[in-house]
Amino acid sequence: QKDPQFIDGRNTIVHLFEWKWSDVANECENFLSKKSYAGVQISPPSENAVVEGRPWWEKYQPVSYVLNNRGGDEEAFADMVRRCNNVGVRIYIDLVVNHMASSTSIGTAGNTCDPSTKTYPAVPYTNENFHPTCGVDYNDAVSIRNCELSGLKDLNQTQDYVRTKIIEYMNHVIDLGVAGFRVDAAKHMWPDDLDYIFGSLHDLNTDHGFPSGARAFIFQEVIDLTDTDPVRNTEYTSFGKICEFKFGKILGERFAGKNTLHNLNNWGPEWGLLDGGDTVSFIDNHDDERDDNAFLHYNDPKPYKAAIGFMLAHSYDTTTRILSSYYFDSRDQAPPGDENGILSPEFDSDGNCTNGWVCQHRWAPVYNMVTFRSVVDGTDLNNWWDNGDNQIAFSRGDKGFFAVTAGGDINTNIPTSLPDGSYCDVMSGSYENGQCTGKIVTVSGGQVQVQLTQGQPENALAIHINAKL
Ligand code: ARE
Ligand code: CA
Repeated sequence: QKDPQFIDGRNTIVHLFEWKWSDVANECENFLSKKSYAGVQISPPSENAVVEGRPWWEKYQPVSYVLNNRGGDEEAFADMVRRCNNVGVRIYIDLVVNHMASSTSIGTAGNTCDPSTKTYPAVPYTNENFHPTCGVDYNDAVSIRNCELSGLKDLNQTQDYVRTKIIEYMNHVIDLGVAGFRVDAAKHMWPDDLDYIFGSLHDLNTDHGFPSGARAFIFQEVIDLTDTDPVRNTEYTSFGKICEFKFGKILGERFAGKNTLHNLNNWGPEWGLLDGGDTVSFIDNHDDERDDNAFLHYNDPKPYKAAIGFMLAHSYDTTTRILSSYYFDSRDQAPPGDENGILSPEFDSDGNCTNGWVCQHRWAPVYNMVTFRSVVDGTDLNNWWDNGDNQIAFSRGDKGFFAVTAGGDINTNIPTSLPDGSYCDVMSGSYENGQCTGKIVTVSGGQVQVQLTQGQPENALAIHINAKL
């Protein structure tokens, strides 16, 4: 269940954090399918506790598995999945099954629950389906699995009944056409239980274009950054991929200029990353853009875009993911909204989002590098160059070239296997209808003339064979 089920010529999952299903459907049709994006990770779709102020994190407090919350109802969900699959964009849901709500309220679909007695009648779950209350001790693997993450009521997935309810929920969305699951808090569930649950799922729905026998893609949130964590991400890789948090953490500090780049020449498993085939990689996610400054975020766009560019240009054979955020001043801030609920993004004449949405996936360097990744697919990384410090460059066979600085100007010629000619730099602009809106870069005598100076809007430069002038 490690195959993301992308269609050919596409790559990268974009997490449209807090987007409504109807807006996701429009984005699949109007933008993602035209820019080589392969899939969307959506916010949790099942009924959640209504929390005062409507913080984004209320969606991580399930009341039932009814498909109805601020993202939309079941009809909107089904419509989104169908429309996205029709244009070759896959949908992955955020699966919250470690726990149930601890906030007492009516749920978003109108169902009640009583966290104090652990009763959730709309599933139904009762007290017997949960572990006894205790707080998670992050030094102890049993406690991590069987105690309450942030006080959230901890389901016992070892029980057949609980397994059955989770499998029913997953099969319901599989039958509606989803391609897979981001598994929330996988670290807090036993690998054997997850293995059983994921092994029991329906095949993907062939009516939505999946080949017969295709299995749901599983990528699991197992934060394992220290090498001494009592729960290791390798416990979860026999039945799915894991989110490789080391990837963005290490690159974040380096592209921010806090450490050198030149030793990235062996970027990959030698850095402690799992094999690419076991990982989903990203520069930041919705938690660490709020809680962890080691990662780069939208508020530091220049090095952030350079790091995303590096991720997409590199040959480490991973599934890449882009976060698409909304602007916030405080951690709990709700997504853009009004009395009618979550506000739809709108777009300016350059295609950038308005209405409070950041939409990193619509930044030209980001979507151009998604295209770059498809163009260079299958090539090796070669012609590595560095200045011994924080400037690096490499080619992807005879199809692409990427250069980046995390400090100081680059003004030199660097060998490449790209054919001689003029190319459009897709970090500083776009190649459209044979025209380049960015810098034009010359390759001559097998050398790229690289000029990257601090006054320029981007720290990186990228050229590829499909943007040759
Ligand atoms: C909210 C309130 C809490 C309150 C709780 C219950 O903020 O104050 O106690 O409700 O009423 C999200 C939000 C939480 C929110 C929760 C439920 O982030 O603030 O709590 O939803 O509404 C660990 C886990 C990892 C988890 C992170 C956040 O291992 O699984 O903590 N990430 C996922 C999601 C989150 C989500 C949840 C899980 C819960 O991505 O968005 O929470 O569904 C080290 C450890 C990691 C640890 C990390 C941070 O790195 O190795 O294991 O991650 O520290 O503690
Ligand atoms: Ca648990």
